[in-house]
Amino acid sequence: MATRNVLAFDFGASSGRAILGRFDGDKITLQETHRFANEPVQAQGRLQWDVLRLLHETRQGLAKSYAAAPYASFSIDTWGVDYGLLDARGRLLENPVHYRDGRTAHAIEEVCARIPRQALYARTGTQLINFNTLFQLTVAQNEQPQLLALADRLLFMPDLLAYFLTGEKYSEFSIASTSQLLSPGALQWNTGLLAQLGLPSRLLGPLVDAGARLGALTDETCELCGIPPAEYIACCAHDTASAVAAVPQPQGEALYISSGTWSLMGVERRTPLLTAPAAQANVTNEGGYGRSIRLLKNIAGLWLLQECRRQWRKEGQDLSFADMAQAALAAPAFARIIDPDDPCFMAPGNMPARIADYCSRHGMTPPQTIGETLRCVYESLAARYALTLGTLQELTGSRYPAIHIVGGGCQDRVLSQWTADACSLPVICGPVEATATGNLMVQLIALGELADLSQGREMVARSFAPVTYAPHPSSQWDEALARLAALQP
Ligand code: LFR
Repeated sequence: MATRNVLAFDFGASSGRAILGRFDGDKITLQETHRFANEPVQAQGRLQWDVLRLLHETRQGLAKSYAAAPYASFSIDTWGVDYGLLDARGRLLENPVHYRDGRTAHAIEEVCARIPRQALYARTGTQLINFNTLFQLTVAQNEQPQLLALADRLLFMPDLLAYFLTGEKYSEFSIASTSQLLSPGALQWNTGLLAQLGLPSRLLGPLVDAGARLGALTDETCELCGIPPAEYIACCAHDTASAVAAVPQPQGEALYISSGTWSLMGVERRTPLLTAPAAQANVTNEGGYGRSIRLLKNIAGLWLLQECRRQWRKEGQDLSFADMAQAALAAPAFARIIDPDDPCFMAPGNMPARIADYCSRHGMTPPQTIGETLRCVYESLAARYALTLGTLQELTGSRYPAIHIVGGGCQDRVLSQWTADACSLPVICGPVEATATGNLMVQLIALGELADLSQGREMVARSFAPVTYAPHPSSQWDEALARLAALQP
C-alpha cells in the first residue's frame, strides 16, 4: 500500500509543533517538521496569547512539512477553554486571554451565587475550575460588555487557528466540551444556562464531531506558504482528547494519565457521570472521539517542574528534565509533601519560593536545595495520582489493572516508577507523542485509511513500543498519601 501522509499541529501551553505522520497501512512514523515557542505576553494587565505569532508559525509548519512530504490533510489541537471573539465581518476583536490570567479568580463564587455549585455541575457535567470559558465569559460580560456586544462568534483556540487558515467557522465537540457551555455529553450548546447567566448564545456557532471534513486552505494561505490547498479535517481539537484517543488499550477499560503541563487522569466512558459524589470530587466529563466521555481529574502536572526550571534558569542554573529527575532521586525521601493542586501554584512565578512558603505555612521545613524541592514535587505528584486513582475507583465502582501514561511526561522514569509505587499498579508508558498521534489517527480514520478507533489504537500499539514499570508498594507511600489527604481543604 502507498504511504499516506497527514499533518498534525499540536499547541501546548509553552510550545507548538508540526508533526508529519506517514502511515504505511500498518504503522505510523512521526517526523517533527517545525517546533516553536508559545510564549504568552503580559500586556495591559492581562496575560495574553500571541495568536498572530501562532498563526505565522502554523504557516511556517505547513510550508516546511510540505517540503518534507506532501500531505493529504492537516488538523490542529490545542489546550482547552481559551477562545477568540470575531466581529460580524470575521475580524478578531482582541487577543485571546490566557487561562492562567487572574481575571477569573473570583468568577466561580459570582456564578455560583446565582446557580448553586451542585446544580451547575449537574447541568454541565464540567468540573468547576475558575478558568472555564463559562467563567471567562462571565467576567468579560461584567468588565467589557461593549466587547461582547460587538462580537458575533466565539471560536476556541484550535477552531480559531483553523478559521484563520480555511475561513471556516466551526466548534469541534471535544474542545467545546472544556468550556462548560455544553449540555452534559451532548453536541449541543447549553443555551438555557447561557440565558440564565445573561450570556449571548448567538456567539456560539455550529458544532461538529472529530473527523468532520471542513474545507481547505484559503488562497491567501496557499499563496503565502507556496503550497497547494490541503484539506482541513477536525481532529479531537482538545489536546487531551487527542492524547486519550491514542491510549492503546490492550486490556479493555484503561485508566490513563495524559502527562504534560497538566496531568489529566481518568477513564473513557459512554455516558457522563453526574452523581453527587462526582460533583463533590469535582471530576469532569469532557468529550472524546466518537462522543465518548473522558471522566477525568485535572492535576497540576509538570507545570510545577517547568516553573521551577524557569526560575532556576533565571538564577543561572540551567537544568534539563533528566538532571531534575536525578536531583530528586538523590535527595532524602518523604521529607515533605505539598498539594500540587493548591491555588497558590496556579499562576506563573517563582515556584521554588512558593513551594518553600507552602511548606512553612503547613508546618514543614522548607526545602533547602534544588534536589529537596524536586523530591517534594515528584513525591507529591505521585501521591496525588494515587489519591485520584482511589477517587476514580470509588466513583466508577471499577478496579483498573494498570495505569497508561501517555505524553511527554511519560519519559520521566523517576516519576513513572514512583507513580507505580504510590498507586501499587503497573504503569505502562507510551506513546510519548500521544497527542499528535491521536490527531493524525483521527485524520486517517476520516480519510478511510483506518476503519475506526479500535483499529487506530491497534495501529498505535504496533507503532510504539511501551515501557512498563512494576510497582514496589511501601508503607512510606501509604503514609505520604495520608499526609497529602490531610492537607486537602
Ligand atoms: C492540557 C489542557 C487540559 C486543560 C488545560 C487548560 O493541555 O488542555 O486538558 O484543562 O490544558 O486548557
